[in-house]
Amino acid sequence: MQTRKFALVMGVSLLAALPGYSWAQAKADHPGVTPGDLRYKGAPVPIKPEEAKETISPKAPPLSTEEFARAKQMYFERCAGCHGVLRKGATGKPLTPDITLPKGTEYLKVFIAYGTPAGMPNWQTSGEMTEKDVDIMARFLQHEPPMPPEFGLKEMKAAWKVHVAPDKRPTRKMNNLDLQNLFSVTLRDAGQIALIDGASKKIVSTIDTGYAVHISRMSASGRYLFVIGRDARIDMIDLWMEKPAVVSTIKVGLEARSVETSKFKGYEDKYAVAGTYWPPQFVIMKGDTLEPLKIVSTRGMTVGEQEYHPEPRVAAIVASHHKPEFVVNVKETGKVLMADYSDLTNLKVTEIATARFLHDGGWESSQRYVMMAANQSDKIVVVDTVKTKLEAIVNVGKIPHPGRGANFKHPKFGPVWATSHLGDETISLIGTDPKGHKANAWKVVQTLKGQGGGSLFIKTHPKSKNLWVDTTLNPDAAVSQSIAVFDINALEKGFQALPIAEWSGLGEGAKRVVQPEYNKAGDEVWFSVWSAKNQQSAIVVVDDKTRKLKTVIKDAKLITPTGKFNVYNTQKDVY
Ligand code: DHE
Repeated sequence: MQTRKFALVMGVSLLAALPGYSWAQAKADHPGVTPGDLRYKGAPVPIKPEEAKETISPKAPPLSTEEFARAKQMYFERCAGCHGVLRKGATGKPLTPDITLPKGTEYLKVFIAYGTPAGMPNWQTSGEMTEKDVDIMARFLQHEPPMPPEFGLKEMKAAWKVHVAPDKRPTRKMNNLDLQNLFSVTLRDAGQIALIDGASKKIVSTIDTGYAVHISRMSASGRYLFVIGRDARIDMIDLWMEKPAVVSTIKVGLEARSVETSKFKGYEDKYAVAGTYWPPQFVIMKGDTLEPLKIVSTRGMTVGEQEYHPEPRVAAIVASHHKPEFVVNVKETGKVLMADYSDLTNLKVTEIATARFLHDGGWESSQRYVMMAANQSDKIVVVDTVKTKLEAIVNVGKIPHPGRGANFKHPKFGPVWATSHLGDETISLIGTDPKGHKANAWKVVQTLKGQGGGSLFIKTHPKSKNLWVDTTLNPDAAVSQSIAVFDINALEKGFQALPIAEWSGLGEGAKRVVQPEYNKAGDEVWFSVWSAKNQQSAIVVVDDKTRKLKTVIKDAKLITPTGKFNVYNTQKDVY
């Protein structure tokens, strides 16, 4: 820590010594990025370096073949998450040769070695990169970005496997599991999910899935569970089988985060959809086999400046309850795409211009309006899924990160949807009832003060009077290891902090408390206590009414648990 701080100070003075470089510029390099945010966004990109084609740029300083290979690996592992695979910029600044070549090797080396005050890590002085690696990276950045391969129907079909054909699957539920209260738990670094029984809290089974598995979503019927890994592998699990198992698998690209299934009446379980970070596209698949049917590219112009973006990643996708449509968030261009799946041949995609850097979000309580966070723009965009149009754009705190958000009836302002923030300690409550509470609709009606920045998820349940807010990425361990809980009927009283990590009784470890998730009844809340792969982690279950510890789930198989998805709540979008 000490070294890092020192290095940052050193870095600042060195940066300031560079001709033409100022503090203001350093801040502009990573606008609004907190160190926690940077760590979160800067995770390795699962593209294999050898897959990305190199282009040697004659004007750039030379790199040997070995150096190119090394640079690509370092870039995908450490830099692409923030700067983009094609270096067109996302959380971090663009790093294309038109920008890097005029700066030159020595200038770039200083940035990489010492970081910037606004959040760029000090790769060399922190010991994470050697002086040689920094030199290689500085030269590499002046060449054209290596292009990872495209992934079309041919590649998807080659990677697609139906393990159990639909006609070989059971016609009724063959197990005694209480499916509605089953939880699918992401075991991030094990590349697995655990199915945990909501009543006994026992692991029913663990199932192998993609690399750094990310989220689980349920089919409309509640039978099929879809799990997506960062490596864009989707596993479709049939919960009706005697022992729930993967019945179909596909890889839909090189990097992904989102999967969803059709929920409109008449289309239940008919289609699945997945969005990819690379290539920038989404694909609609058959809901019972994952056969890829229709791929839609998201490359195009940004909102506002209307500049071409070659790599607009697909973030959250939700399925409309009012029309046969998927709501697809396109991050870098700031567009919400409404893809009408009723006719895949004559596919209609309505493009709604909102705000840039759309990430996560969910429904307000009537499930007509969808609330999506444009995180680096500090906004929540509201889309009306009945009229298929933009309803409002609401300014909130710094870097909203709601997960799917939290809906409740505010004693004064009526129905509200809430988001917490990565970049500050606030919680924004937005009025969501244009009919009953018109004056409050799409306005921040109240701002609460939570424990601190670094929040990722917020949650409540229609049967609960509690609002739970995590602060997983807060740099203070006491804050990242506890949870804030507000009484919905007395919000002005502030929060109570519960020491979830301490309750877990775990020893050494980061013990970051992440993602509250309710059981079906809405009377208990589950929290992951997330430590490193080689350390013990746990799930802490809290009684919602008393706010007291109910159970700690510990098991050698529970490796890096993060997201938890209660089958019923996920199927019905209850949050
Ligand atoms: Fe997530 C949801 C992207 C890092 C846990 N994450 C999402 C969604 C996106 C996303 C686009 C919405 C999917 C949807 O609804 O269709 N997440 C990203 C990233 O790009 C990012 C910042 C960096 C990365 O390299 O992946 C990232 N996410 C993380 C984590 O580090 C977390 C905390 C731990 C983990 O498992 O990796 C994490 N993300 C989650 C969870 C959800 C999620 C638990 C689903 C929340 C929900 O309640 O629906």
